[in-house]
Amino acid sequence: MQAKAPIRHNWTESEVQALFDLPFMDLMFQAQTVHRQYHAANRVQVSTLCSIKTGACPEDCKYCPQSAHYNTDLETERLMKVKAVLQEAAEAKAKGATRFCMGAAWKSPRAKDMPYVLEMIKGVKDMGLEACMTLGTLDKGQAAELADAGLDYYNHNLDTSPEFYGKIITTRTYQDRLDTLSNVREAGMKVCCGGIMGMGENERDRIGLLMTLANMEEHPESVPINMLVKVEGTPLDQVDDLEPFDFIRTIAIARIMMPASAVRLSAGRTNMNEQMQAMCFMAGANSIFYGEKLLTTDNPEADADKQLFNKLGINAEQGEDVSNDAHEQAILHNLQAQQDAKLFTDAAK
Ligand code: SAM
Ligand code: DTB
Ligand code: SF4
Repeated sequence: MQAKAPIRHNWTESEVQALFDLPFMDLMFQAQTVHRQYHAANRVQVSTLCSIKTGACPEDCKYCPQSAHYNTDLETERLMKVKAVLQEAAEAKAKGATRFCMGAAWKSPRAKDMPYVLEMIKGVKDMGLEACMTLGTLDKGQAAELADAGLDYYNHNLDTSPEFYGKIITTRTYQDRLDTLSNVREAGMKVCCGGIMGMGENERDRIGLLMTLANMEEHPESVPINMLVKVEGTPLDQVDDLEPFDFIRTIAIARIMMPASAVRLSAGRTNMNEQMQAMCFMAGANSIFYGEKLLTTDNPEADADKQLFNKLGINAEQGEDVSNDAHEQAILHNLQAQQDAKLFTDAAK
């Protein structure tokens, strides 16, 4: 059996450039090979998003419909009531999500919001769901409070390369983002960190983002790769369309550079046909957002995703993983997949 690809933290620009320069099929083969060394081949984790506080954000992220700096016709909403959030979590669980991700359009959570946020985490955890939040910048104390309440994942994206970052956001720095990420790590939570493709960045920027992520002391456990959703009124609404193969290549290279991480095919799926999404899974994506809405923009209908999974023979991950060992997990998943397949053929007899 081929040795597993090592988990590395010393990727060089020329190595990553060489991956981008590979013929597409060679890259896909390499990515799928690495994928199968660390993950069950036909299993995709599903998370559902909930916008717990919408719009009127003081940050000026040029891609974001929730920034108060742009006029996007978005209805702003105050922090949702804990009960309403937990109702949505229960619905998400009933539809098969294993993780509930709560997002707030804040620069940083305020002290007076924290008790509600902590209640939300506890409630979601009590339902047996994994909990993820994305609330903006966190200091060490805030990170510790969220971790103590049981938060599993914190999402905080770097979005692009350090060089391109200043063209997209001016109200905070790349270093601010890195500081929050290290506070999250220090508090013992899992990191969900990725970026957006299609903002007018070039290949070197994609390389810069992937190198920053993969050369961290520990890889983010979850790496969301978003395709820009162009929203009227934001400064990026007229940016040129991304070449789909460049997006798929980026997923494949994320998979190769961070073999054990979940790579999430995130925003932008409503603008991808089924074949493109299948290629993203082939490239190593093994997580998606499930449910009609992302935070403020549309996501494919749950039924459409179910149909796609059926067509591709993909199983949605069931429940929490019991083991932290990726290899052991892969074995368990394969066994489960075989049992699923047997049940399916038995039922068809
Ligand atoms: N306010 C928090 C923050 O920015 O960290 C959390 C919410 S924010 C909406 C979460 C992430 O969504 C952003 O970091 C960005 O990567 C992604 N995002 C926002 N608008 C997007 C868009 N139009 N298309 C694709 N991704 C987007
Ligand atoms: C991530 O990387 N993508 C999600 C999640 N993390 C929070 C958000 C996507 C938002 C897309 C635009 C919107 O719906 O507002
Ligand atoms: Fe605010 Fe987050 Fe949107 Fe930036 S991405 S404007 S921080 S909600």
